[in-house]
Amino acid sequence: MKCRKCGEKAVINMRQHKLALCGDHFLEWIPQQTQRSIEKYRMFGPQDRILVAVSGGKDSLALWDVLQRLGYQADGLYIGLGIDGGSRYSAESQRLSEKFAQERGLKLIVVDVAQSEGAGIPQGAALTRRGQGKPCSLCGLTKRHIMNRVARQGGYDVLATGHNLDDEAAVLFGNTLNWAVGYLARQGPVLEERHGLARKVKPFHRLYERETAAYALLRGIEYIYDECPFAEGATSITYKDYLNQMEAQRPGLKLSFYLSFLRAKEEGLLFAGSQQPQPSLHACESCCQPTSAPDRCAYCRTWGQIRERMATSAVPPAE
Ligand code: Q46
Ligand code: ZN
Ligand code: ZN
Repeated sequence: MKCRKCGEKAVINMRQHKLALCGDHFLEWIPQQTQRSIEKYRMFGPQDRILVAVSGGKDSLALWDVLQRLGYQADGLYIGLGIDGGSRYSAESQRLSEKFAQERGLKLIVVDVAQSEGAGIPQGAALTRRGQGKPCSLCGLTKRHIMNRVARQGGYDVLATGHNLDDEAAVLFGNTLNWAVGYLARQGPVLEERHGLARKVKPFHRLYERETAAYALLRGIEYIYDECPFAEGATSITYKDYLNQMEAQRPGLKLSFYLSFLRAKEEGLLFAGSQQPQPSLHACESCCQPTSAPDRCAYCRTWGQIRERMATSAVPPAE
């Protein structure tokens, strides 16, 4: 297979675009595609300060790399979840995020949940009924809260995440199977700022996971290969598998599934006349972040409960 641009040996064939490229041209193509998405959805401009949520995985580090190459002002935020045990998942992902930032002279903000709340995610989850034994519900709540807090307090214009097309198509698949209209109405590459909630964007929403992985490898980015140990058995992974099976039969299916949804939404063909009322938000009386709860936000309530249970149980606090 030859590169469509120069005739050299291709390193990747993107069947959905009928496009094969060599390493050099692929490394040019990814930033061009990303810039196209940034402009099409007016995600941000050269004057904006961007906070990139970094997990140590290929997508977020590749995104940070691309934004830097495109000349944007992007700092990173790493959230230490305390998911270690045998896997050392958090320790390793933090090491790789810090290494990436250091080698490029970029600013990385690190927030450690165990340090700020007294327990890491698995330990905290064991003390709350949230999520029925899985820590993902507490983890999602905690990450959303910290990302918003750091973005607002740091005066960032926008929060960027490394979600790729496979992530977005799997979420869309799940939301469609459940006809989760509220989630479908909010799903998209840009979530506008609202009552103290930072603006969120996904500049990689059109890129396949294999493309972001190939980009990270070709750029020599060292990233954590392992998934979080709690990701095993997640429905999103099952949906990704189904979509990949269909994609193998029909190249481009994932892309058209997601882009057709966005197009229908933009043309007003979905949700016409069914605008769901947005819950009114006000400041949490403890942390001042926006909440629809009458007094304290879900984050403050849940972590308050965990701390109370830690104080009365035999579970030792994190060091
Ligand atoms: S939610 Fe669950 Fe992920 Fe948190 S506990 Fe791991 S798998 S990291 S995206
Ligand atoms: Zn080429
Ligand atoms: Zn709060």
